[in-house]
Amino acid sequence: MSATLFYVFGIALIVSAISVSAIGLRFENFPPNRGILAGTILYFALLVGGTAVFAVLHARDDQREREAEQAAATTTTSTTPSGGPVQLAADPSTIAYTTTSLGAQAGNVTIDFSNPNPAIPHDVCVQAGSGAAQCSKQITNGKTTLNLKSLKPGSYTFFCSVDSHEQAGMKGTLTVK
Ligand SMILES: [Cu+2]
Repeated sequence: MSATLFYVFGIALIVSAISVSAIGLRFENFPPNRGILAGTILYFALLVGGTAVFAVLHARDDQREREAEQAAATTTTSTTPSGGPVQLAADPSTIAYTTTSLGAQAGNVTIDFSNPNPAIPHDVCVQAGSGAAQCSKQITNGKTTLNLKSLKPGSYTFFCSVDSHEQAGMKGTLTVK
């Protein structure tokens, strides 16, 4: 709304300035008296004022739109916050995870693991450092989490420790940055 008025005032100002210049050039005695001079000055003052006011309103509208866009973008991002839990799922129809690569930020990392298969149990293990691998519970048709403390940047193998699932290809790389 204020954008349209801004352009209306702006165009009226330009057209008026050109008209008055043309009149001034054609008639040597323009302005003919103080009344018309004062009226012309007042008219321009109003046009300039109006243009300025609507320019400010227009800028505010733009800013509000940008803020609304930013708010929307923030909402979208917050559903997958950086540093939040890493999502991992087992493929319900074969011995595999649905991905072979995971990413996480250095520090404490939580892996949310789900296994929709009602018959074959799975877990998720991560070999971090030289000690024993850290594993989640083995689950069937459910969800669990694996909490890994203070992971340093690097590449880690994640795998399923059930039977020979790892050898069958149920593994991948967790990249920590
Ligand atoms: Cu498994």
